[in-house]
This record gives sequence, structure tokens and C-alpha cells, in this order.
Amino acid sequence: MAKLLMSGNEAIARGAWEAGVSFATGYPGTPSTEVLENLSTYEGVTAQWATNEKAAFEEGMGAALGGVRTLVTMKHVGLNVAADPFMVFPYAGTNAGFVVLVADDPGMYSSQNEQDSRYLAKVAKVPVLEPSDAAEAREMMGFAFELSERLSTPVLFRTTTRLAHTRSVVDVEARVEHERKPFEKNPRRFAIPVYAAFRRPELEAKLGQLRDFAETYEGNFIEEGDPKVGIVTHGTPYQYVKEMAPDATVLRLGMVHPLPGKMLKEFCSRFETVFVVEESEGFIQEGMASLGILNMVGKESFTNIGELSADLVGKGLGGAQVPEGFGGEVALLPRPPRVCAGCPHSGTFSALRKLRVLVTGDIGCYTLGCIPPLSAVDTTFCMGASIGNATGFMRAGEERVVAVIGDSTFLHGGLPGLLSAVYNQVPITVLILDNGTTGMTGHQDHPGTGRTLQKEPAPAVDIEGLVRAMGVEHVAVVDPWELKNMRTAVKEALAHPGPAVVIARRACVLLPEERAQDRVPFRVIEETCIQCDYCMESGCPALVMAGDYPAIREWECVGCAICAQLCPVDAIVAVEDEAGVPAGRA
Ligand SMILES: Cc1ncc(C[n+]2csc(CCOP(=O)(O)OP(=O)(O)O)c2C)c(N)n1
Repeated sequence: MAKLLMSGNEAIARGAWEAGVSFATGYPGTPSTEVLENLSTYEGVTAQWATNEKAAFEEGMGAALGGVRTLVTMKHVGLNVAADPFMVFPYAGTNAGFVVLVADDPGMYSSQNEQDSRYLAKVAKVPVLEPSDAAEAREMMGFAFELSERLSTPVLFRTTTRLAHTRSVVDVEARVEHERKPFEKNPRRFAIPVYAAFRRPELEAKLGQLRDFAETYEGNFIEEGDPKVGIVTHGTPYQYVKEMAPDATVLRLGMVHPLPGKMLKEFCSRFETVFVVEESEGFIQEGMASLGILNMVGKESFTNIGELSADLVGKGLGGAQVPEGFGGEVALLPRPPRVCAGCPHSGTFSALRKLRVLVTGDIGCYTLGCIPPLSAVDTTFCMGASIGNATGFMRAGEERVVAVIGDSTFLHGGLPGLLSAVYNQVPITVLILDNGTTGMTGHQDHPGTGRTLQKEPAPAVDIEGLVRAMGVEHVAVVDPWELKNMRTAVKEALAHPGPAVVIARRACVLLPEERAQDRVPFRVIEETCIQCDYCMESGCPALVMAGDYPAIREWECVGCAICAQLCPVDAIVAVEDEAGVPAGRA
């Protein structure tokens, strides 16, 4: 045994490895991504990125039924994508241990919504485990696999951003190997649509067993303290409770679904009022109410919006225990998100903005196209939605609609929407922003990059050939740094009578190969500049106002020349060009 300082995600990977996980799969999404990345560095685990969360979940089901301990990872919205198999798998139950790690993001630090995934587990009738720190996360992972095998059930292991990214000291142990459990054919168990009706009561019985188990599970524990102050809590909020009410009597739930009804009732009967300190929705509180527990204060005092904090918990508990001057608002400089200098998406949007079309967007770095100064995208909802949305807008009567979607997102959830547009011959234009990576979540590989999770060579899907094979007749490939070409390509695609695809292909400037490029930076000639500010519409962070004129921070400029092409008077030139001759990219 050794002690290591680990983030929650590192500890979860470690715990899964120690528990003998042989197969791990997932799709990137903050704050879950590092679990799989870490696990891929351990011996004895086959780890891979799947195309999307549903694919990952189904791969995981196969592996667990095939007899090896399996971990599937995703962020909360990924569970929505995987919801179909997630709701059905419990009917069959697993063979070897199957754990799905779902990271929720209260506060939406990097997500499109705030979602409490515990509710989905309740619908699926699956147990939910929630650790309170990294050390417990490692240990609980091992238990999650045991529970999964003991009751032949998938287990949802829920974390949140705070736990995923906070470090604590973790005791690590050796890996325990598990023999492969042979798969025994049994249609009555595994041909669900045929036999679901028979299995439905079994699922309910299993939930009953889980309920009984919850009463004695040592992750649901009571810490005795002040006999007048009773608090029920879970996950990270447990830490805030310990900080703000160190003397209280606390029931900490490690399994939040199903709840230990008897334990909760007995606990609550000891107090006049019990505080339920819970982050996100009042999931535990609602469960307690349905058990007939009424002497509690929960969401009335602890917001369901964003993250809780020690300060908010102290205030919700009545403020009595909040130390003088504790917490308070932290003044942060407002820092709106921006594209990187030379970001290919910036070129795409600079070209698109002028075309005055309706643009449906998607999820990725290019979501920044919705806000000033890029201001080129009109809608953005969830991964893959841009293409279906574009079809819908055309069906509603819009005449020119462009869907913009990243390469990773296109392969994740864009394909069915495009196929539907082809099938129904809806003349949308789809702009695939192919920067050769999953940029937003930190450069993960995908089926189009030619590399696996371990950076081994892999077949790279030919996106151009793929869309042609789907029946798209008009396909163009352009460099988004070339604004004129970009504009022409989109115009031609819009003029095509059927669905058309433009692939804007240029690697993300933050990829190591791109960073290593030695490109000549640009500068502004003040005497020529007419202060129109068109260059600023590129959103480039290397462009700043210096007095009355824009200036380029040379050390940040990557020489993309997007700003130079936006300048109507050729006042932006390559630095080395002593004569001030325009770079002439346009
Ligand atoms: C269902 C779902 N899974 C995962 C995520 C996390 N996520 C946000 S954007 C994105 C992909 C971005 O890659 P890409 O489409 O290539 O665009 P880029 O950021 O590289 O511009 C991912 C995985 C999410 N928002 N929703």
C-alpha cells in the first residue's frame, strides 16, 4: 500500500484498475474525460474512445456479458445519448461487473445544461453510488464492481466536477485480477424484447434486494454528534457539512438510490427537524418525503441551482455556524471565452458572417460562433442537433440554412441527421469543421484522427468519402484560413439543389504539430489603418486595441492572416515584409 496525491478522476481510474477492470470505453466530456485517459495508462486494461456514449455503453454491455469487469465513462449529457441501452440493460442484468461512471456538472462550468443524473438511474432502476472525496472514490469503485456482480446489476457511479478535479491523499493497493466469467446463452434473459414482460417483476425484486442492502451498506453511515442537530447529506456536500457544522449528527449516504428507508426514518425520528444538505435537485429529499418523512428542511434552504459551497451550506443551516468573515463573494475579472489566435473556426465564421444565412450550430469550440465578436451562429443545443435543426428550419420555410458541426461531433451524432436530409432531399448546407481532434475537451482522438486513445495508428475515416457514400452529391473541401475560398464554397453549396457538405479542414492550432510551426506573425500599419475595426471581428486574442488603433501581439500571432483578409485597406501585413506589402492571402 502507498499514499498518492490524486484527483478524483485519477483515483477512480486507479480504483477501477485495482478492481480488475479489463475493458474500459467512453466518450470524452468534461468533467469525466481524465478517467479513461488515466485508465489507458495502466497495464491489463483495454481502453478505447468510442464514437459516442451509446456506442460506448453497448460495447461495455458486450464486454461485461462476455465476462470481464467493464467501466464505461461519460459526462451527464452522455448518459442521455446512452439512455436507450441504459434503460434496458437492467432487465437482463450483467454477468461480470459493469459500472457506468457519469460526471455531472453542477454550475455548468463546461456543459450545456445542469442535470441531476440520479433521476435517470431511478428510471432505469439502477443503484447509484456517490463518493465524497478522491480517496473514497478509489475504494468505492472496487465496491461498485462487487455490488454489480453480487446483484447482477449495472451500477451508476456518480461524480461531480468538484470531486473529479479536486485532489486528496489516496491509499493505493495492488490490482486484483478476476477470472473471465463465461457467458451462458439464455434467450429468456438476454433477448429482452421477447421476454421483458417476464423479467419486469424480477427487476422490481432486485430493487427490493438493493433497498435491503442499502440499510447495512457501510457507505451509508452515521457520525454521532450534537443530538439536536441532524443532517442528511451525500457526495461533496458532506465536506461542506463537516466544515460548517463539525459537531452535528450526520447521516452520510454513499448509496443515494435506492435509499435506506428504515435507516432514514429512524435517524429523522431522533430530531425535531433534519437538514437535507444536497447538491443539484432534491433527489434525496423527495425520496425521504415519499417514505413519509416530513420533519426536514432541504431545497427550501439549499439552492438546486449551481454548486453548493461551504458558505452556502453554512447559510442554509441558519448561518449560526458560519465563522465571521467566512466565504463571501470572490471578485473575479470577467473573462469571456474566446477562440485561440489562428483558430480555424474563426476563419469559418468570418467567412460565414457576411453571407446572411440562418446558421444552426453544435457543441464544440465553435459554439463560440454564437457570441460576439464572431456572431455567426443562431442556435446551439446538443451534440449532433445542428443538422436536424437545419432540416427543420428549411421545412418551416427558411430558404438558406447552414449547419456547422465539428469533426468529432459529426461522427458522434451528426451522421443520422445528414442521412435523413439526404433521404428526404432537404437542401441544407452542412459545414463540417474538421480540425482533426476533439478540441473542446482537450484534444482526444476519434475515428477521424488516425490515432487511438493510446496514440497508436488507427484507420482514419475519410469524411469526404463517408458523406459521398451517404448520398451527398455536392462535397467541397476548403482551408478555413482562406476566407474568399471559404465564402465561395459555402455559396456554391447553398446554390446546390440538394443537401451539400463543405468540409473546412485545418488542424487545431493547439495541437503539438501546429504549435511547432514557425509562421511569420502579422502587424498593423497605423498610417494605413482606417479604424473600421473589421479585423476585430475575427475574435482573435492576439489583436488588441492600442490607443486608437488595433495592434497585434506578435508573440501570440500564429500568422493565419484572417485579420489581414478582413482588412479592407490592406493595413495588416506580415512582420517580415519591410516594404509593407500586404500578405495577400485573400
Ligand atoms: C452528449 C455529449 N457528450 C460529450 C460532450 C462533451 N463535448 C462537448 S463538445 C465535444 C466535441 C468537440 O469536438 P469537435 O466537434 O471536433 O469540435 P472542436 O471542439 O474540436 O471544435 C464534446 C465531446 C457533450 N457536450 N455532449
